[in-house]
This record gives sequence, structure tokens and C-alpha cells, in this order.
Amino acid sequence: MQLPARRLDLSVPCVMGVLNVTPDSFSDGGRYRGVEAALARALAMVDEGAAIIDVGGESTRPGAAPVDEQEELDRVVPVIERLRERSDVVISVDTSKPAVMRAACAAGAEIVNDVYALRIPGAIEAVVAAGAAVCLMHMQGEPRTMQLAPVYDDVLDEVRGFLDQRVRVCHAAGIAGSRIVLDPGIGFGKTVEHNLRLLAHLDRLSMDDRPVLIGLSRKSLFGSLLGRAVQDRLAGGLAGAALAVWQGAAIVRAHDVVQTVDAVRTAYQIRMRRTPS
Ligand code: PT1
Repeated sequence: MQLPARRLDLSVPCVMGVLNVTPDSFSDGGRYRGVEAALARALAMVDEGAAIIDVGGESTRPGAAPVDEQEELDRVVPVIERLRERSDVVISVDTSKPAVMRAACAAGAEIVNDVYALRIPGAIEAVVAAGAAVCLMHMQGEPRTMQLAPVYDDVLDEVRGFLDQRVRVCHAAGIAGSRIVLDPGIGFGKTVEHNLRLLAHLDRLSMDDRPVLIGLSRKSLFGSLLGRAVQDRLAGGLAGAALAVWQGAAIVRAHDVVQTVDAVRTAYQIRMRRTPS
């Protein structure tokens, strides 16, 4: 995948480590302590084998409320600056706001990971100006209300159609295919059944062999499916990650980097031994 000033090799699947920079995650003890704690966690994930660190200052979990632009900037920019000083890991910024995209990329982010798939006015222009790569994710509705009553005629067709349309809009704006990753948005306006159908057909999601990113880590899908609390969903997430890689997924977004790297490597090594019948 083409980044502003280098390429990220996706011929082997990799792990994107989740770095939530929200008050509940890091900042007890003030802003500076929060930044230092987030930086330490990011560097630990790099040591654990994460190829990308995904820095986010606004939760997009079901029911989450939007965060003010200045607040989001204050959360993510200092962390990205410090991480860029300390590591050459690829940094992505999990945001939908054009101003946050611009500032994050100026601070060293190379991928814009947008759950709104650049639908907010100014987002496409921000990505073009930064020369960033982008993850286009499907979401039905918005985080606050998306899980109330998700409805699809055919979830696969609709997700594919949406992503296809967003790719075309990006192309028209001058974002090359080599900069685009696609994501079906597991848990974003989907029932358990919708999520499972998407995961069962990941190999049919991508047009033109575009790389696919999948985020499953600790999601309520596993609460519904397995009856597990959020801290007990690792095995479910690893099974899903392995099956995603089996179907060709290029990037797995996860909190538990050590374990996810092992699951991704194992699934990839088995898949590589497949020979034409
Ligand atoms: C994701 C993702 C993301 N997920 C991308 N970015 C989150 N590209 C944040 C639940 O059901 O999958 N892909 N950024 C986290 N969002 C959720 C959604 C967290 C649903 C939890 C749930 O529990």
C-alpha cells in the first residue's frame, strides 16, 4: 500500500494495534501523563509485532457520543507526534473529522482510518492534501444509534455496493487505488447475523483485489454469540482473525497484539500451503 513517503508491504497479513486515547483509557492524572501512558502502550504494541498503530480520540462503539473537534485534536496530535519521534511504525489516525485528519497527518500519521469512509465534507480533500492512504469502512447509520435496528435487503450486496461507490468517489478525487483499504465494518449497524454473513464471505468483499482490513477485537458480536464479557472475548476474536486471514484479509485491527500476531501468522502459513487442486 502506498503511504505518503514509503510503501507498506501487505503481501503478508499484518496486525494494526488499537490505541484509544480517550479520558477513560489513559488520562487519569492529567493530559501529560495521559500522553506518556499512551506512548508507552503504543511502543509496547510495536515490540509485540504490530505493523500499524491506530490512534483514536473518539469512541465509535455502539451508543458512543461524538467528541468536540478541539478535544479530539488535543487527544490524538500529541500522541502521534511523540510516537513519530520514537518509532518508525506506520501510524493511522481513527477519525472522521477533516481538521483532525490534517493535523494528525502533519504530526506523522500516514493512514486515515475513517468509519464514515470520507463522507464528511472536506474529508476527501484532507486525505488528498496529505497524500495519505485511507481505510474506507462501511457503517449503517451513526455510532450513537446504529445498533437500534439494522436492516439490510442483502448485507453482502449492500456493503460491497457502498464500498465500491466510495472507491469511485475517491478515484474521481485523485486518490489512487494503491492507497485504499476496504473494511466491512463489523459491529457498525449490523446484527450478529449480518456480522457472521460478512465474515463468512470476506473473500467476496474486495473488488479488484483491494486489501481488506477487519476489526473484531472484543466486539459485542462475541457477547451475543458466546455470552462472554468484554474481557473474555479474546478466543472468539482470534478465531475470527484466523478465518479472515484464511480468506485473504490483509490487516487485522486488534487490542491483543501478541496473540493476534500469532493467530494471523499461523493462519497465513497454513493458507500459503494451499496448492491448486
Ligand atoms: C473497525 C473499527 C475501527 N472498529 C476500522 N476502524 C472500531 N477500520 C473503531 C461492538 O459491537 O472495525 N474497523 N475503529 C471500534 N468500534 C466498535 C464497534 C467497537 C462495535 C465495539 C463494537 O461491541
